[in-house]
Amino acid sequence: IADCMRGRLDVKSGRLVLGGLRDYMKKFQNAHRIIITACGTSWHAGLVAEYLFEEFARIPVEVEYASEFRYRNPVINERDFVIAISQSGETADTLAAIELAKSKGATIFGVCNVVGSSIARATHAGSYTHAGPEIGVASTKAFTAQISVLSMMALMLGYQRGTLPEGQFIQFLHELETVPAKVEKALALNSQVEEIAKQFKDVRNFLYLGRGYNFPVALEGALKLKEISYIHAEGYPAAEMKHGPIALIDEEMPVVFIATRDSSYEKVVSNIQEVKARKGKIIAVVTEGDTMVKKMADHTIEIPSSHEAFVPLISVIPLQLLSYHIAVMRGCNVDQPRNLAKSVTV
Ligand code: F1P
Repeated sequence: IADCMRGRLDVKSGRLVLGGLRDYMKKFQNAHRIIITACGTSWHAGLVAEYLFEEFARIPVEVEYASEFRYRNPVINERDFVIAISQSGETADTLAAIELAKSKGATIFGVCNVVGSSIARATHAGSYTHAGPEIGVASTKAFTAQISVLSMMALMLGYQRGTLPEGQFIQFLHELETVPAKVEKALALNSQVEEIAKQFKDVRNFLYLGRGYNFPVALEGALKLKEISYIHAEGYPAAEMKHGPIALIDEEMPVVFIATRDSSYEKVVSNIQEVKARKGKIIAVVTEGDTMVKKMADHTIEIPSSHEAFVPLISVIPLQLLSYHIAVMRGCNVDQPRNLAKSVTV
């Protein structure tokens, strides 16, 4: 992550030194719409980017599963700026979505990890995440690296379009620079998360809930658990709970809340109360120093405070660790989960 963040922004000249973005900055700035397309974990990173781009740059964003986008008949034209995100750079659905958008005249920008990969070659320009190879099949550090790059792109776009004043732009860059140290602190929670994992290794279902920037993190937490421990898990926006999943909650159901101190905190607290009233088991990821959620949750995991836009970079870490420990305790091969391929090329 530090590699992705350090030394890539030339603030004075207002240029982002991220791959080929410089040459496509005008198209990016003047785009009528940003379409983000990806699969799996990369799609979740795209959802975080939707919040970032709309908040900082005020351009409408759509996030499309490449596996759907490629087969439907989407309205797309030369005023669209398409961002394709992929760890492997080889995912067949994402490649096909790129080809479709290209044939309609859109500009395609890749956020890939693997230099010279098929997706990197098929796009007009791109930024490499340089996260190093994912040792296992399930994407983890690729997710944080993708969000790091997309955060910088969103800040730059907002600055260039004038929707993010220079003072705030600089302030956000400084905030981003503090993230690697906070990620280190989150990683140091490893043994605490391992203890929590011991109590949940035999359950059959999990629910993950978050709001705002933490909603995609809830989806990603659930996906990681499914992928590597084969436990059924669902991620939902916390506010959607009352529209269905609340029926599932009883003393057998662990619910992971991402309840950091941000603009949706109070609302998440009331969602936690609703789960508590139905005797659900609550594991909450909270901001350091939290007291309110601590009183209600069965387990709390405290992460360093950050601006809400950058919280996913930190809040996803304990969820990745939780999946990892549960999977190891269940005797699963975390690097080579059954039925999963590192690059889904068909
Ligand atoms: C997408 C993806 C991964 C997932 C698994 C299967 O890959 O769905 O998110 O963890 O490895 O593929 P990519 O396009 O990001 O390489």
